[in-house]
Amino acid sequence: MSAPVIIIGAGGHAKVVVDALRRSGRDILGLVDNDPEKVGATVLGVPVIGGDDAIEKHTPADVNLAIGLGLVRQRQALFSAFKESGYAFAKVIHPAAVVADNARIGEGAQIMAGAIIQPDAIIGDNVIINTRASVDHDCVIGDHVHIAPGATLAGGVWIGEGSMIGVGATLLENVRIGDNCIIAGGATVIGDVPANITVAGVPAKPMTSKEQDA
Ligand code: JB2
Repeated sequence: MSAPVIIIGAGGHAKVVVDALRRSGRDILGLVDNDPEKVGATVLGVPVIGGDDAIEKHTPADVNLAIGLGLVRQRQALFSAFKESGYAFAKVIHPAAVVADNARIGEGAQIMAGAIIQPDAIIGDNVIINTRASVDHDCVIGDHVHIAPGATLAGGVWIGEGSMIGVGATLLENVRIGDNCIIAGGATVIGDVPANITVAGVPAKPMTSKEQDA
């Protein structure tokens, strides 16, 4: 039997993780949150049992973890730190997601309600494919990427580690997005995007630093 899960964070994304885990039949031991005011509260009936230090009361053999936070940088840091301490991360696959049999899904990846993952797609560790996003055949999604609700990736899209694809963005077939990029919500990406760049618009273009600060 699978170990019960502790969810890190007790805000908006955590709710979605609680619901998906519960519907897929996983036991949830509790949530942890850095905000002391949240300790003792509940999220969809699941108790907030403490801060991150409450995790270490349970050995890595006794629990799995799930990250209940949306921000890529925070997710990356938490995943690396707890992996180093020996903890394993649960895959979260909502029963209303459609995942091709031969798609590869990494450790701690979260595939939310209505998401579609087509054949030969590879989803890295600690990735979120959020509500109703679609990832078509032969896409490769790097570790820690967050694909926000309603984003559409055509076949053969490649996304580097730590990138964020905004709500409703569209990526045409075979485009390559480098590591640590941000594709703004609603953007349509028609060509490759080098690493560490933010793009927005239709067709998507790099944002100037002034636009990014606005
Ligand atoms: O390092 C941490 C930590 N950092 C923030 N450890 C733990 N255990 N908890 C942490 N938190 C807590 O996560 C904060 O105190 C807060 O209670 C919670 C974050 O909640 P929030 O709703 O602000 O963000 P979110 O990441 O759950 O949701 C964002 O991302 C989702 C994908 C929002 O933008 C949502 O709208 C979005 N759907």
